[in-house]
This record gives sequence, structure tokens and C-alpha cells, in this order.
Amino acid sequence: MDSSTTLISDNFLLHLTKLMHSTWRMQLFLVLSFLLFSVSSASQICADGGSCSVFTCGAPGKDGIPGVNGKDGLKGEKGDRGPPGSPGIAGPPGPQGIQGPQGQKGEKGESAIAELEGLKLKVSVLNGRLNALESMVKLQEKAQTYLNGAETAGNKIFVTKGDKANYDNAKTACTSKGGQLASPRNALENSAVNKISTQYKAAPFLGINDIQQEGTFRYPDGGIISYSNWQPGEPNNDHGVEDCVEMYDTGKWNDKNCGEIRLIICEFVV
Ligand SMILES: [Ca+2]
Ligand SMILES: [Ca+2]
Repeated sequence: MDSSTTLISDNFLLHLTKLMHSTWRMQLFLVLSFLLFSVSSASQICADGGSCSVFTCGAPGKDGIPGVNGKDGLKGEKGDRGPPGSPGIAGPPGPQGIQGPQGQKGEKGESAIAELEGLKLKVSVLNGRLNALESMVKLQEKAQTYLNGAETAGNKIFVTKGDKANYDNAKTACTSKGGQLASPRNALENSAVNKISTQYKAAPFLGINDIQQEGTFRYPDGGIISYSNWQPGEPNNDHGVEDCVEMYDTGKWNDKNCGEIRLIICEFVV
């Protein structure tokens, strides 16, 4: 063989070697690609114990049955304090406390002074009215004394219209006017009644009687008499029917039958 033939043979061998070398790398590439695809398209599921299983991915399967609930986890950290709740229902009232010490006396207020001045004014007005009323009463007393032969004695006024009647009617005549039959409780009042009876020249019936209990003479209000001016020998309850009292022109008393007709003299207390 010549040199040129040798050179061609050498080149051929070189290309053949490169070709073979290139084919091997291609095959290696295909194998690695297959393995890489297999790994990347697989899913790995690990159990609690650490063992894992590898599943090759295919078409998506149906959803599985829900698994069993796991164990409770560890206790978490304490959370932040929550907002305050709504107020609760008020409890029952507590026991009464001990009385505190007395405070200092306050200063006199202006309102109290004004009120006091108002009261003074009212009292002044009332005093004026009272004085006017007293003057009017005294004037009426004088007028009645002149017109009707009335007499005053202490806080009493004795008055007559000159009418006469038995005891019951005379009593009613006086009580219907707010008074009662003349019932003198002392010598002054007895003298006042006597003046009227003398003026009218007629004996009056007194309010005093023993109708309730024989021998016990009482005032119209039921009280036992504390003053008397009996005629000597009286009261004698003559014939057992004398339970009322008349006044003689001397001012002396005599028990008399209540059915008799006598002057009506009433008394009014001022
Ligand atoms: Ca009698
Ligand atoms: Ca008598």
C-alpha cells in the first residue's frame, strides 16, 4: 500500500471512531432523559413513620375517601386579652352603714333670710286682720247689748229675743243657732243672766238639769255642775217631777217641771 492509501484509511478510521463515539453519547442522553422524566413525573407520599412511597404520575385519579382526623396538636401560646364583657345584673343592696359624724353648721343662706322676711310680712298682715276682727266683735257686743238686752261675761255672751218655751223647745232654739241654754258657771255669768231676766221681767230656764239622774245636776254637755245658786230649800224635786232649773228675779235657782214655759236665754262662747 502506498502512502495516500494509508492516509485515506486513517481518516476513515477517525470518522468511524467519532461516529461511534457520537452514537454512544446519544444513547446515553436518551437513557438519562427517560430516567429524569420518570423521576420528575412521580409523586412521593411519606407516612408519619418516615417511610415514603413513590408513585408514578399518570392520569389524575378520583378523589379519595377523607382520611382519619389526626391527633391533637401541641397547646398553643396564650392569646391576647379579650375586650371587657357587658356589665352584670346589680346585686342586692348591702347593709346600712354607720352614721357619719355631724357636719359643721353651714352659713345662713340668702333664701332662708328671704323666707323669714316673707313670714314676718305674713304675720304682720295676720295681726292686722286679727286686730280688726277683735274690734268688730267688741262693736257687735255693744250693739247687741243695746238692741237685745244681751250681756257679756268673760268669754260668753248671753242673748234673748224675748221668746218663751218649755225646756225642750228652748234648748232646741239655742242649739240650732250654735249656742246652748244659759248655764252660768260662776257668779259673774249668773249675774249676767239675771240682768236679762230682770229686764224682760220673766224667769228663764237654765241649761242645767237632773234629767239623767235624779239629784245630780249637770251642764248640757253632761258635766256635773261646779257652781250653783240655789234658793234655800231647793232643789226639792216637788212632786217628783222637777228636773229642770229656773232663775228667780233674785238670781236664785229653783228646780222646776221641764214642761213649764219660761224665757229663752241662750249663751254663746266667743
Ligand atoms: Ca229632779
Ligand atoms: Ca223646786
